[in-house]
Amino acid sequence: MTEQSPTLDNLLTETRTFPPSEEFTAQANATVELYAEAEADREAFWTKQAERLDWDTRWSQVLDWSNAPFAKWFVGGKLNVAHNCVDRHVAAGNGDRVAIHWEGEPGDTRTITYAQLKDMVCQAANALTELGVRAGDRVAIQLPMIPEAVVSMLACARIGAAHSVVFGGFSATALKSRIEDAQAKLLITADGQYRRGKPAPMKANTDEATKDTPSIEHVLVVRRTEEEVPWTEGRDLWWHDVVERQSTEHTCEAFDAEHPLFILYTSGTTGKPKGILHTSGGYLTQAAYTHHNVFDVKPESDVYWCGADIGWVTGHSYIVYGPMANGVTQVMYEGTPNTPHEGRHFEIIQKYGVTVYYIAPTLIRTFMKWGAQIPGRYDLSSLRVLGSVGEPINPEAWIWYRENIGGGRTPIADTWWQTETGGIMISPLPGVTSLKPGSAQRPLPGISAKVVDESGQEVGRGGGGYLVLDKPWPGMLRGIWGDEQRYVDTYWSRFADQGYYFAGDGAKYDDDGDIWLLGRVDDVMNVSGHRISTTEVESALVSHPTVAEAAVVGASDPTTGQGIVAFVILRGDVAEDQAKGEEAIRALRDHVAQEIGPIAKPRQIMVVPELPKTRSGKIMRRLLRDVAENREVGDVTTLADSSVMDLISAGLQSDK
Ligand code: 6R9
Repeated sequence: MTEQSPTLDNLLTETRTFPPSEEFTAQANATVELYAEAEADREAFWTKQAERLDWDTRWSQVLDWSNAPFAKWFVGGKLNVAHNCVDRHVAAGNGDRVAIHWEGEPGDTRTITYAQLKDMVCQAANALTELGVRAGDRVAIQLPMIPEAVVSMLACARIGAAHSVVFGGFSATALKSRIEDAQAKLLITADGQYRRGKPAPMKANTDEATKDTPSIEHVLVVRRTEEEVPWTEGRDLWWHDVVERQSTEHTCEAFDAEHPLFILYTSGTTGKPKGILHTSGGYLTQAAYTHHNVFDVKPESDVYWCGADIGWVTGHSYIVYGPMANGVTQVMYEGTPNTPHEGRHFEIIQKYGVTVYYIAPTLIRTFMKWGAQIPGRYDLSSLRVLGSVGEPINPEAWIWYRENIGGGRTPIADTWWQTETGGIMISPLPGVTSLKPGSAQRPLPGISAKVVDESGQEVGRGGGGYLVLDKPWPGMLRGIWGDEQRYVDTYWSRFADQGYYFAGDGAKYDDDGDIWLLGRVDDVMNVSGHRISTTEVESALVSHPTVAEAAVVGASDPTTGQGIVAFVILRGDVAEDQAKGEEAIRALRDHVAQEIGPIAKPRQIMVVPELPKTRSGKIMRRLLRDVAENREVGDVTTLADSSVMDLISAGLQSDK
């Protein structure tokens, strides 16, 4: 690495490390040799990973990058994704293995084996065919976290139709624009969904969305809450009428490795959402490979649980495709973590003996806020691997997670990736890596990433800059649906000379060359010429015993360019009036100065009851910037709970 002036100041230093235990290493799927093997011959490495799957026709070329940045992986290969996720496990004699332990929010449960799942997917595939859906068509899915969501996705994959899953909480407008952009032919939805203990309508929302979407020929409706629903004769059909009468036999066709598997919309910073396109062979290879190694899964004995929603890429790759390609048993939970009480997740872990648990830092910090006494009431000793995804995990949250949920013994995989990357890219390997709380550490074997400065030069150890991916990878997006130019512009133009993929994240190397993610580059603050990452200041705040969660923004400042404004949520056990007092705020500001230096001392700290977050748990700093700069708060439609901003504003008013 060449020494260059860093693009981001490297402020917070964290020196705790956690080497793997010998027992874990002895049984781990991943070994340290994987890195050297992938380094020696990337294509041979990925060939071996693709051989995890059943292929109908073998590929003739591993990677065709001749038309970069449009990649083709496993050229000429043919496979059926649903066959790989379901049928082959049944054929191998594992049909009786539980695929899904489903836990409904109101307490109802379902247990579905791989053999039953195969029947359900075949019936749904037959139903979709009867409704005129063909290979190459698009199907929109807006469903709660119920088994039919997984079945619908796999049924689409089985017949070669691309699914476009839309979050259950998204508005009619959001659903409509996604249906229109993909020209979806069918919408699969439910009568209603349970949210925080109460049924809420869903079909009423989707009807609003499909009022004026001529591409939609039918709406297939799963009965979940038994709400009264508006109904359009001829167009609307009940799942239980159409799917359940179908044959459980369905012969699947093999599709090209580059056949579209799904489109998933992710919000751009400006303009309309981008339909991220993923294809079949390379995507499934990466999902299966990463799931096997990062979570160390043993299909015969593990009970895996990913707490994501199916409407997020994490639900696609690490509830549906990765785990199912690997034939594991998993838990799927329908509801919110505090329904009916704050111990719900831990109760589920205890009930099913969950061994691998994968959630977002936002939930970890929520658990911290609720207090360690809650997980303390349950037997969590079955857990052996923990994972984190979605945002940088603050070192303190990492330590809390390991101590209070992982019993002080489990490895934690801090997994960095994006909707666009399809699968995990940067993560420690349990049993191999000495863990550093807060760092995603190294690209996985077979994956290449760098931290570069403005001009695309790699920064040296201790330097900060932009994260780029400098070599194509099998699970990479193949484009933005219907907009090739936007794909090139968004991801490949920033470092066009070098041919790097621009991830949009700030990052730094530590002195060992490990990577630390520092948040989106649009969140970087500039204080008196110092480029400071929001993540580092947030981590310093969260390391104070009174703080559960923090969000930091840069607000324009007449003297320093930007000033640091922090919003903090206090831990459950801290008396609020005491912590809100001037004295306490001063202590917090001093704490930050002490942890990372006076330059990072927040200009202002506000105590708030909640933070604005998207459904995948990402803090929407843009809205907090509006508050910090006394502007009217902007568009809140992608917030999980749009009333949060009112709560924050009301709280701040009453403080004045
Ligand atoms: C999987 C997912 C992608 C963005 C990404 C980055 C942030 C995700 C992270 C992380 C630091 C991690 N992100 N994982 N930042 N450490 N372990 O979240 O996809 O919803 O597309 O978001 O999330 O900023 O660029 P997506």
